Amino acid sequence: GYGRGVAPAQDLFTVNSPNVEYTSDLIKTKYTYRTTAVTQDADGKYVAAPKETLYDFKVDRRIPKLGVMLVGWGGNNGTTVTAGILANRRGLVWESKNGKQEANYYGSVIMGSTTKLGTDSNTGKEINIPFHDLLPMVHPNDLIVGGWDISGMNLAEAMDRAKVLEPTLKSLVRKELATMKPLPSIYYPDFIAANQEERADNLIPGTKASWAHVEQIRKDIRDFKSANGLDKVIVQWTANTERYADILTGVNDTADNLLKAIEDGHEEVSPSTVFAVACILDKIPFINGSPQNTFVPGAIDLAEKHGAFIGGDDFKSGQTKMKSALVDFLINAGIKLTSIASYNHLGNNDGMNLSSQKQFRSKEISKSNVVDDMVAANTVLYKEGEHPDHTVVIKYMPAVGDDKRALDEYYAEIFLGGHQTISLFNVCEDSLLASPLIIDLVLVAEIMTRIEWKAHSSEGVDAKYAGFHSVLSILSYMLKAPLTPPGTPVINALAKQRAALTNIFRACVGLDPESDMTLEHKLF
Ligand code: NAI
Ligand code: DG6
Repeated sequence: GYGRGVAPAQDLFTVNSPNVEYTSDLIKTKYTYRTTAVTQDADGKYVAAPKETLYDFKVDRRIPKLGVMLVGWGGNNGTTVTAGILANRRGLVWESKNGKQEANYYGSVIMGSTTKLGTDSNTGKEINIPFHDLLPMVHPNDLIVGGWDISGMNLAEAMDRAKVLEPTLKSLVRKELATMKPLPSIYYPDFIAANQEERADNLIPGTKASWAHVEQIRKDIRDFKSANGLDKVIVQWTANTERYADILTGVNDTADNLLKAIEDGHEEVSPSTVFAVACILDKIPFINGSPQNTFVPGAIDLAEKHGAFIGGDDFKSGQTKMKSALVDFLINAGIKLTSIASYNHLGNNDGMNLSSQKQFRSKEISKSNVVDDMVAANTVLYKEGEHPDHTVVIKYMPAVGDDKRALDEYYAEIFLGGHQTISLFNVCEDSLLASPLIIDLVLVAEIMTRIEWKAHSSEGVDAKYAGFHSVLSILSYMLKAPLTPPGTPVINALAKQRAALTNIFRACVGLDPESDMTLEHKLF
């Protein structure tokens, strides 16, 4: 790591531009955002006009000492991501049936992928750099992990319970994990499946929302921060999927009503919302990795009032990630997708929790809306309101453990009434796919806390620098049901989500989006 609060000694690249200035602590950029403004004339004809907006960006280059607190730390994801970070930090190598296996961050877009910086001026070849080097980001090896769980098992025992990692790797991290014990958490039995009750032995007293719960969580975060000498903390919900909370006027519809509902112990306030509220009040970024409606309107309102970052919902790991890439391809290839049948069966504790109808329903919703934007955008293939049939089935099958099986059939209409049928059998090692996403969400949410921007004014009447909107839609790539600022579009298409992430990062250092036009190679 670079050490606490210090700018990286060496950037992998610098930008040579009159619009970009580096100071010891900052990268300051004047950035021209080019879009196309469309209007309709009296005959209904579109008129497209190029539009330019000038922004000033400011990135704090100093890398903080960062902690992440996981709600559900003792679960499959929590234990796997913790062991994985430890294995990487220590550069572990272990024996597997295939030979020696080294720790890596495969599956993390930030740590495992590259992005095109530009074109070599001499050779004309693409120069690609690790995504992690686009901006001065925290390295995951330096993350300090902690959290809460309603199950009191230490992380070593919980890792065994999860049945995800190889015994050889487990033996190398066991000693350290055994020293990690989740903090007691809040448990309102009605929100998760009844079959979870047995593991609930590590509880903060009280079975419905209360202000004492909010204060306890705030204190836990403060204590974690000071005990580990951290500059910042990010909290993520990777606990059980909850049922949806009913949205009730006067209860969770506004910030004030939500705070009052918590004080009154209203039964419709979920544990995840209590965690979110506790974080928002202290401007701790809070990300929801599960599908339930943690961010009731009152929680979003509260986040906006406090300028706190929130993000969600539901990690997009295996089946849905594939879906949001494949459907993007099909529909943009002009192929008329007419149905998607998605089955999956899994045998981990998540699967057991989802075998209960109300919790399944939360997951069904987040898995079902993931192609809407792609369908709505193609007015050639689909009439207004027309949508492919889409069904989602999840079954609990203990024998397959964490190695979820996802079976999908995509049925599409092609040229002159023909049909294309694509069948997928996707073995998703669930927690190994989700853990790198937990890391990406933390790293991206963190860098967003160090970026400020404003509309540029050349006349000296300067707007004030501000942060991004409280709802961090830039996290969409990692999430099944991306939360966006109220009233703004939801993008599910994987390629667009990645482009947004890349290009916002590029804008922060004064670089235009990489258009892939490669005109430099095309002139006759
Ligand atoms: P898990 O069931 O192994 O872990 C969840 C943990 O949360 C358990 O240890 C449980 O004791 C704890 N918990 C439940 N209620 C709690 C509360 N109120 N406070 C603190 N801890 C609490 O599940 P897993 O596989 O780790 O998944 C976690 C969540 O992430 C689930 O909601 C799942 O649907 C979601 N998810 C998982 C993906 C994956 O690929 N593994 C992908 C997308 C979402
Ligand atoms: C089975 O649907 C259980 C779920 O928790 C999923 O494993 C998880 O949401 C990941 O889903 P997907 O669709 O991204 O693979």
